Amino acid sequence: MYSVSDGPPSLAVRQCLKALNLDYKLINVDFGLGEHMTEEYAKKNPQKEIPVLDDRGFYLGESNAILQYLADKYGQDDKLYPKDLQTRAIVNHRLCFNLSTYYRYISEHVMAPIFFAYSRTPLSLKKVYIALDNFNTYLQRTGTKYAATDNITIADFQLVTATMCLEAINFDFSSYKAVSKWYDTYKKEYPDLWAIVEGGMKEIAEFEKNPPDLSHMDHPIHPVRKN
Ligand SMILES: N[C@@H](CCC(=O)N[C@@H](CS)C(=O)NCC(=O)O)C(=O)O
Repeated sequence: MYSVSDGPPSLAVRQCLKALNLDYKLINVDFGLGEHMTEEYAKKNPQKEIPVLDDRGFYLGESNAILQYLADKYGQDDKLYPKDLQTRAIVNHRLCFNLSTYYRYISEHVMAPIFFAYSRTPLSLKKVYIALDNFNTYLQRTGTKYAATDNITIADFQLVTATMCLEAINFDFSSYKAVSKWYDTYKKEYPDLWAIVEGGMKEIAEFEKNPPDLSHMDHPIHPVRKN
């Protein structure tokens, strides 16, 4: 599994591998060195993004697809990724919500300005509040302990890592009561999984204080900060 140590999608997949008790080789990709931007890496993932799963020569990018594949293939039961159609649809919905809205908005506000020449703006902040409000509403509506059911599912792995980005910059989301409660419950009930997330959080918190120098990078999309 190709992973970047502070990358939320990578941390989501690592939690899943741990929850499934799988033995695997972790290959750390150095984002700062642009190890994911080489033609060699593009053979594994043409999108040149991290993470990538290599399951004995079966290469898969997009962390949601990786989580779904791992849980289906290696789950002892269907708790992490339920087979019941409506429950599974809710899990799939939360994964899509995370990709399209929740992590997207959090990442635009928290992560992009740490690594590249972007700013936190009233609009990026407003989007984070919208994302939190949406998730809070979903948790209230299902009334479940976790994002989709009373057990953790692969959706929680994504939503927890996204939420961790807020904690990394001391963003106060305590007024979103259902989100706060869910997040605290996860930390308490799954300390081994949280430890994986926390490792990434510490790195992000450090970068928030001392932003990394990526001025050497020739990035195809993001504006590089010139120091
Ligand atoms: N939708 C992808 C996003 C993966 C992603 O964007 N990963 C970041 C690292 S956290 C990346 O590789 N970015 C490439 C770049 O910015 O050059 C997923 O969920 O796997």
